[in-house]
Amino acid sequence: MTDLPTITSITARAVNAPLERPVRTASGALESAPLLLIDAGTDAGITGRAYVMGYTVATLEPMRAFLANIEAMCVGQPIAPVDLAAGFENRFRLMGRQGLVGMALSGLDMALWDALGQVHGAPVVQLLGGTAMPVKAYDSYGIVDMPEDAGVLERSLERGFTAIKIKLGEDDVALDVATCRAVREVIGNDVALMVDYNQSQTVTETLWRLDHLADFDLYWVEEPVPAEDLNAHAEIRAGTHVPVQTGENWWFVSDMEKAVAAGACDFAMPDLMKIGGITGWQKAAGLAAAARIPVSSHLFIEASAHVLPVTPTAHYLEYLDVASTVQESPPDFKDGHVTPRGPGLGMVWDEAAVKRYLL
Ligand code: SMN
Ligand code: MG
Repeated sequence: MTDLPTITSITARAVNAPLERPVRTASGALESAPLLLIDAGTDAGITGRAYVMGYTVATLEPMRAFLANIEAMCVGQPIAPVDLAAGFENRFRLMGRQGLVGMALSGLDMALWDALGQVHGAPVVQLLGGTAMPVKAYDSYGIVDMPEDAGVLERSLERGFTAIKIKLGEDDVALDVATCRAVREVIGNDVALMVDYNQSQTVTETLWRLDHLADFDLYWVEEPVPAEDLNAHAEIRAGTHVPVQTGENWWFVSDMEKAVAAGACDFAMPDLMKIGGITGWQKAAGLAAAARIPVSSHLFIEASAHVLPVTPTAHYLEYLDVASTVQESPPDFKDGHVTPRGPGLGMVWDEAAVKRYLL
């Protein structure tokens, strides 16, 4: 038996939220933020809230409908996200939880942890045994146009970021070199510079491009080749001194295990909506600690700020804001750090904004 409140409803709303600036990548662009806002109602009168980012509006209705179809599996159950996640793992064993199912389940997990935090009047980081400490962040851009974007990079420095990520690979290596040179001229040599190829290269092309970028002291090269090609990631690691970063496309900790076993990366960056939410993240954090791999987050600023303080090999929080336009307040950011806010995950929908962007 448990004295935990029980779930009374699972609902979700699809919105197409604006972005401050599009996220252009070598593998396509994000012009807006297609979000599914998930609400978990409980008999304690509180509602757990979380969101997932669907990359395209085409994914939102299928995930909303899936959550509506599994609502009956949740109603009446105590707010015990770990138990529910284990139940769903068994329930969807035959089908597999990759893709939209995994994203919806991960978002539901985050909403349930939010609800649990609200029940206890505590931030999720505290439920996990940590404290709401400031978390070091890097400012994350898409492909930048230089010199036009010099001003926004300067703004990042003024806000206290000491690390900046840009995306490369849109055109030939000459553009990559010119962009990195121009960015270095703006940010100087003391700010960490990460680059993200968003799966657009081959092993040979990556190593060739990294040779041309040797003067820019790259802090990491992210997803240079297709995410699922672990051997290619490992080959790149063997051929460069630039640390290889990947993980945003790992489906649950089982995918991370395969990547670690293949020696695919120096750094890891699980995505909360693909790794299994807060519950899945804790498994990933434990695996990273055992493998001594630094762990950064991917998107989901709000929830990432709650899990990184209890991640033994915590590295960076990715600051790429896709959801504050539908919330009452943006993440608690100061001097290049994000502080987790509670209770729960600390998100409250701005209902007028949700109505404005509702699909
Ligand atoms: C990314 C983020 C959001 C949309 C597209 C691509 C990117 C990242 O891979 O790591 O920020
Ligand atoms: Mg990336």
